[in-house]
Amino acid sequence: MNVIKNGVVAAAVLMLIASLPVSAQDSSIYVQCPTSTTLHPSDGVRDPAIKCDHLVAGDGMVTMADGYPQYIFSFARVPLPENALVPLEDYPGWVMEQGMLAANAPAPTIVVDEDDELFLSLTNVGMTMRPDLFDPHTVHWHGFPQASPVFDGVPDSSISINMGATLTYYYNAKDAGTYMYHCHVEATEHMQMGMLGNLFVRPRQNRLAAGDLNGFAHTPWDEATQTGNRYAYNDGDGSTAYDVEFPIQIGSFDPDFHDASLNVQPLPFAGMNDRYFLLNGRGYPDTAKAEVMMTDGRESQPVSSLVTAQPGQRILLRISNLNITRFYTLGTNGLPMEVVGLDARLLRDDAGKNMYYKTNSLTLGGGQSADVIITAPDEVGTYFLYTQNLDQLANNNENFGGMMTEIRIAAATTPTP
Ligand SMILES: [Cu+2]
Repeated sequence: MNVIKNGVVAAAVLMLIASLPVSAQDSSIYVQCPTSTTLHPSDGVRDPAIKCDHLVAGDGMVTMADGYPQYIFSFARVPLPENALVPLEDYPGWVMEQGMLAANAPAPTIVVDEDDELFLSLTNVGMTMRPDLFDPHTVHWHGFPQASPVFDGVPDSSISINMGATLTYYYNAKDAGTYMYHCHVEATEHMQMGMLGNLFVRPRQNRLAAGDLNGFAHTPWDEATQTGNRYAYNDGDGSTAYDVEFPIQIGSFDPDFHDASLNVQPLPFAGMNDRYFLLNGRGYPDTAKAEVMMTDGRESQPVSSLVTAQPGQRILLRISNLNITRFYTLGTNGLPMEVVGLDARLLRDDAGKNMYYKTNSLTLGGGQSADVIITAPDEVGTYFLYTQNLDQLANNNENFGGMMTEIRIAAATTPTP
């Protein structure tokens, strides 16, 4: 089965490369990353607030927790031209080689700071396993106040990227929060197939000079030394401060739909029946593995769902649901979750009063997100974050798996001198 698949893949890769003359490849992958902008002008040295990223959109294989290899569409990150391991003239062909069959579940996590400008280039490398398809793709930042619809990725009002083409999206990250992104082309199909990613905008309060925040002693976060205070939102009082943060993207796949896509069969939306229940593209026990997961020698599921902390630490869970078929409920037993943000907004009323609340279960529909803070208990040990619909603790037909991960509380290890 794998030999046949690899043979088909190799043939398709060769066909795709052979059919593109060198000049067309050179002109098609054009990655914009300016050193100076109106908001962040410079005389040659790029302001750190100008960030650049390069994603490819295509297909690939992932491994479900019961060992099942599943076909997906998604994104993968590739190096910018300045970081490429090949000369610039070889960059386009190299990106195609790197990007084909490289799809990740979830898609690469995008993290920016509030006030950043992000130039995000998207290259459509085509669907290697489906050479009959010529689907375009887009990037849509769900729930993000995108000023210009042309960069919003909604096909009706934006540009969709055809195979072999690249577009650089522009974002001015003006509002902190927990967002998510997905492809918006034929959204039911492309989202079921896996074009889903985590997206976080960190608040400018992290960079505020040291001082008193309404009774909270603030020192700015220093990425190099990993010291200082970090917050989920610009709260003005340190109430969303956290020590460690983890992305938790709720999702699920219908293996029949994915197999039908791989085998060029009709894709009836009405028949969708998701049976792999996932956190960050993995089912338990893979969710609790710290390492990057590989499929056929490639990174396929890079984002672990394992939550680790020391007693007393504040754990920020950035939880989102990008599933297109169901609401999902996540719960913790014995560890209250304090909800401080919903749908990328700090939970405050019009008078500025905190509306935070503590709960043991959280229900999110597709497109919703929540910022949750758990204070790690003094009692060291392993706790669980898991679906409250217990039939979803399964990996398709396999019992004891699915939508669950571990929260491991352990004392700090003393560094060896
Ligand atoms: Cu797409």
